[in-house]
Amino acid sequence: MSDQRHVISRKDYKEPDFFVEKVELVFDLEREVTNVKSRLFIHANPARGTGVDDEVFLYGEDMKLVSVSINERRLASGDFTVDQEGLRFTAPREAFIAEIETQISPANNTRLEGLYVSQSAFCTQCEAEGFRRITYFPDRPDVMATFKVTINADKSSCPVLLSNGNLIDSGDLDGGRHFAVWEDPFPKPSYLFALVAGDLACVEDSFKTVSGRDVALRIFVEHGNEDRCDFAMDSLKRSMKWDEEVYGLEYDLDLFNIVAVSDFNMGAMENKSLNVFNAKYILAKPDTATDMDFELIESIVAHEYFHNWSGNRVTCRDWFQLSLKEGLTVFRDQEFSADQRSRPVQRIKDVAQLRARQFPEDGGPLAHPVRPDSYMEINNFYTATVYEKGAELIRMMHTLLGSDGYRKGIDLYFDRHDGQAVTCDDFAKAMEDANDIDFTQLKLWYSQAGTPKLWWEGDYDADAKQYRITLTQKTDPTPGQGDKKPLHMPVSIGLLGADGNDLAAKTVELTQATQEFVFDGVTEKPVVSFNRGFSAPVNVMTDQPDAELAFLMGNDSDAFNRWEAGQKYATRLMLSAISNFEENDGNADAALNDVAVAVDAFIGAMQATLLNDGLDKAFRADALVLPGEEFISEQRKPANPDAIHQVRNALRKRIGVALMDDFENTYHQNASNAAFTPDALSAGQRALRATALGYLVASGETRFADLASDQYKASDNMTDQMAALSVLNHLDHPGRADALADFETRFAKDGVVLDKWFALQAMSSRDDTLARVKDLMGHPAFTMRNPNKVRSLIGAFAMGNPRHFHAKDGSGYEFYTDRLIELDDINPQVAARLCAPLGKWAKYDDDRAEMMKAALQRILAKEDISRDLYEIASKSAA
Ligand code: 0A1
Ligand code: ZN
Repeated sequence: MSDQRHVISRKDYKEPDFFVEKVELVFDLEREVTNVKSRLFIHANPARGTGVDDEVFLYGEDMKLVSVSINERRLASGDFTVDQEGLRFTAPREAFIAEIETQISPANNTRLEGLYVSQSAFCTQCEAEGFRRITYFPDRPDVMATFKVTINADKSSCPVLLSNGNLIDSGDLDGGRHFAVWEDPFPKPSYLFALVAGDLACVEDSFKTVSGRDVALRIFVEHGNEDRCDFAMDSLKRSMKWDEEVYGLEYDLDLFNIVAVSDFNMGAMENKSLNVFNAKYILAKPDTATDMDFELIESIVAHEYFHNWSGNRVTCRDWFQLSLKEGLTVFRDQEFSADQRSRPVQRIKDVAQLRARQFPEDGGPLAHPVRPDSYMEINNFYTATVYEKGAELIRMMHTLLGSDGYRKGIDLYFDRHDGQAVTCDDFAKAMEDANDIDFTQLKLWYSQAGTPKLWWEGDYDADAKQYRITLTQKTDPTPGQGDKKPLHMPVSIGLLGADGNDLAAKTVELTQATQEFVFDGVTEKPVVSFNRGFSAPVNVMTDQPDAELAFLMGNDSDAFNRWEAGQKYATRLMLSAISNFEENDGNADAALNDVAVAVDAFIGAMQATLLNDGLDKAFRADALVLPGEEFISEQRKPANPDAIHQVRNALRKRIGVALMDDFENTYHQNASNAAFTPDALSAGQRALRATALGYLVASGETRFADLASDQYKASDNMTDQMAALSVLNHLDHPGRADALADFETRFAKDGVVLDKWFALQAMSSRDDTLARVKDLMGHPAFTMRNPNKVRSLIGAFAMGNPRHFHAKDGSGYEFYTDRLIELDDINPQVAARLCAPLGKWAKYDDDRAEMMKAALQRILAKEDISRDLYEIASKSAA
């Protein structure tokens, strides 16, 4: 247990004692026992004045050490020590060569860190600390080396042999084997090393860079999936072009490889010139992937590609700086998507995601700063805070500096730090130096956890034609951080006149706890559009009257705030109805009747949005979606999952009944006979039609469930089929069983697509859901060893089905806890990520909170609990 409690602190950072200049690796690939030989060219860090007797420490875990030699002399067993953490020996006086031989077992690697087997292929995942499961090495990002990699493998089962950089040699060997030698000229940390070997199909294309170099682009997939790579390939080419145009960054090698694998802990990985992807974020064609899948593929392909500069050419000094690469790269991919699609719709999606994932994290037991101060297991810090809040921090710099100033800062950052491993402070310093600006206070966003609360109060002076607005900010304490300082944030404010036009608009810089700003020349008493574009990633606490929200929904020139006004309005309505529901013995209809006037006005505003042809269809689709159950449960304490579920459904039903004709028209007008294309415009049309179908079915009239069932049968694309299936999913209609059975048969052999089928059933609000989920664990396609399967069935149940997960009798918690305990022995990283929902106990009533805490205790009592799961469960239970 003491090992699990070992905490690593940012303040303890020390430069490495030794550097590795060059690594030569030779892999003899076999599924059961792979032999790895490494030659490390090591020298002492001159800055640290290392002495003769200094100990060299190389990290290593779960390997068999065969031999160690220094300068070609094999060390006797007394000359080195090896334990669970790594290998130690005494360094010679001068620079030296260490040769190390290890044996590892890819087939038995269920953690999917280091070298493992996915389907028939070998592949690696080294971020953050997987390389130390391949060989002994100073496995930390501030040790950067060039890599030369030789792969020997069976030629028939592994015709494709890949690693980073350029292929410099290949040929046949005895015994039906062959080899390939790869050399990466760019020094890199070990976490960016990758190797792939297997019998894979390849789809090829090329890209001409701005300076005229041809780059070969290849996507490797399982045989049979070649026809699902076009969109990913096109996304890659668009990303390469965008990075040249917007950031002036060109690709630096002559080839770029992507491999799609079925078994992967995360979304994808940016290994230098050899990106490895979760297959679900590469494979897509119209009849297997939804618009949302296409969108995700586009943004993840871009994200990994962008890492070539923001992450690989300039990397992190230590893992506390993770947001240096992740926050920046998420901001880059968000902006790429905004340019490729609709900017306001993209912003709405990004903010909705931030609120759904990051705000709860920041307000819960796992709250941590964008640049954490300590961790037990770094894999637990690939979080919404490091990624999405980190991106908001970069976005604020962009807002404060403007596009040109931001670009000057970026240029200086890459000029100054190319080839280095640096810190978040180094990034901010480049921004400051290039713009002659002081970001001392802004940098508190790196170190201070918690979502700030922001209030505003306005005062109009008709004589002076002035509008004064006073802003007040406060951040609540988070675990381990009591006192919070005021933050520096840009707040965009618009003032609307009665005709709906802007009387004035500006972005103010809030730096104090309370601060007043003045708008001059304001000719009438305005309606305030506050925090436009979500310029400050905060919780705005000030309520505006219903009438103002409805006005903003219909008039705000800032599309984001139009959406925001609708969300606020709906949230308030639902929260009062939920309180009524609790007071009147659980009658959702009566609960809504108590707020009937507001409901009617809200529906009127929804109707205006629905029928406003001046608005983008994708925007209208988003604006018509009510805030989700999880979001509502974040807004009240104790969250009451039953009440939230019933009230939200009852409100949907009212909207469906009231706007039935409009939704029917919308549904029929937006049918399309054209062949499916995944572009934003057609996707928006499909999304609006799906929203209409959802409300029609919610109205409760059976003919609309029939319509959904017909849509499932008639449509030729996955988007429309899933739209139909996801509304049928909660019903008793016979179309549900038919569609699910059809889906299962069609995609029985198609892991990525079948995952949708598992997830749907796990998220059904039907009473038999938990029993069904238990049954599905025995389905031939289900396995706890595949992270996508686990996330689709088990994860979707906990995260996408609040009503059943939080069932009053505790059945949801009990089932889930059993699964986490089982999973911890297979894949601790995924087990730890899935543990977070149990940590939300403080949001629930006493009975549920007790059961959730008991579940965490049961997890903590597990023998041999992993460091990953221990960290999350212990912090969540505290
Ligand atoms: N750096 C990758 C994400 C990633 C992180 C950790 C992994 O294993 C622990 C795998 C992938 C990205 O940001 O895309
Ligand atoms: Zn990333």
